[in-house]
Amino acid sequence: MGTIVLDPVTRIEGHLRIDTRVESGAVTEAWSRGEMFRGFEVFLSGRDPFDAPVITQRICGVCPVSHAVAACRAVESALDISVPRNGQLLRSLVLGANYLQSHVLHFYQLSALDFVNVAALLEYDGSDPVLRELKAWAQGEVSSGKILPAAPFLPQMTGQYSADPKWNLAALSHYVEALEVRQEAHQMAALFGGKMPHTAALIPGGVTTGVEPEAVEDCRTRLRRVRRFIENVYLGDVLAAARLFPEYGAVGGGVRRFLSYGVFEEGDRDWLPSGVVEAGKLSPLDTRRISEQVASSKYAGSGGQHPLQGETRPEPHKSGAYSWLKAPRYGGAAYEVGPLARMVVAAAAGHPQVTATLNGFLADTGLEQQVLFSVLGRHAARALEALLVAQRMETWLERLEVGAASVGTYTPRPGGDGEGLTEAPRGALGHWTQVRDGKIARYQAVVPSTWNFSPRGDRSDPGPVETALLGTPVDEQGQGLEVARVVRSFDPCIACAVH
Ligand code: NFE
Ligand code: MG
Repeated sequence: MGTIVLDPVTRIEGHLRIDTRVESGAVTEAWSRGEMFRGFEVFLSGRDPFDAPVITQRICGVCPVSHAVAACRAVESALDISVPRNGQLLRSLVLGANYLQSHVLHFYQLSALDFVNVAALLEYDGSDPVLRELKAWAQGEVSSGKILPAAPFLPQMTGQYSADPKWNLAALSHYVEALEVRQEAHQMAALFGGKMPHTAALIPGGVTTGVEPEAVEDCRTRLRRVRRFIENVYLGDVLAAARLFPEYGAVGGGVRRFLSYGVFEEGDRDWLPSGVVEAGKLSPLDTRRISEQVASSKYAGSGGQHPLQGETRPEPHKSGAYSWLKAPRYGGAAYEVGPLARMVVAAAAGHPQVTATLNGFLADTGLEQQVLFSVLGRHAARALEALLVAQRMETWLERLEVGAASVGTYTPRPGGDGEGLTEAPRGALGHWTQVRDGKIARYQAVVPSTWNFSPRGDRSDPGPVETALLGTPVDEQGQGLEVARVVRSFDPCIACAVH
């Protein structure tokens, strides 16, 4: 019996530590620890509710748009503010662009190097300028700085990497191309968000930039380029990883309970639906069933609390607590959130585009549906979702109405209780607030990575990643590459998770 500890988990945002117990070459127990405290919920109290979208965006530089949307919706629901159609579509476009950069970032910059053999660069003697510069970078030499600043790619963790030299080099070249694609996606978001990463234009009531025909055309052009990359490069690289590492189609399954709040405003309803799937069965989402438990979390309190009544009282030395994440539960149980959860919920709800895309993918690859509940399934769901969102953004651009208002006029009431639900790239995101006399009396954010990286709950039940790690085959003499692959498939952001 041994242990494998990853501390810190690298190539993620924020400070995450994973502890595992290993027996006979497989993980038998796991603990996920968020290693920082931030306090956004504490310092929001007493502020003007209209500050919430500005402040909560600073929770994260990767998914700030989602926090802006959740905060706007929480304030709109508390103060009875509605959003015109153009405002909804602009939000969906800014959020969609943010999904695209985030999914591309996650695969190329954060996860692909779990599979790609970077040492392949050291053998490279061809003339491709990008690969030559990467080789210099991998060797730790000062590069020209044209493509990337000098920084080492190596050493990688010990373990089995791709033995396909052609794919290794192609994926590394795509790593660089992905940086440009992300820039393009950020620029799309900035066209309507005013600036990125933290948008200035999303406010309760709508989006202040309005609809200029030039911006619509500019967005369309950039979207075409990003979409081409997803179709011609990203999907192919995910499939190549699946071909080279088929065993990860049976590793990292997890709790197999999936939750989505629904996302992408399109008028009367969200484009991707809300819902909860357990044992393949879809039920409607009932947010009264959400609670945050703290038995294993470094916060005072006991028993699960609904986020509207939730509190954030740090207790760093609490006995039995091992994480700064709370433990969100739905009906008392841990749920996985994220692109895979959104695809599972949408497919169970009979969503036409999602069902067609998922079925097409399974038919083209000959893969069983079962394979989706795995490390590879999460990567595939993210790539397919990127394609679906890029396609749908064209529809939102078409539906924008030049000259129509994108922010309503309103007189907010002085107080009320608000629930702001959306989906961030990494999964279900909810902000809850109580506004009293024009000030925030309470604020709670329950974030995707808080769901996925949750510690044990009040019944000592493990969180989704703690469950997904169970049974993962590992090299006991190694450094935990296999553990890292499972962990990164969830796209952790601990800066968000601890907020
Ligand atoms: Ni910091 Fe975030 C997303 C949110 S986190 S990245 O996507 O909300 O889980
Ligand atoms: Mg919280």
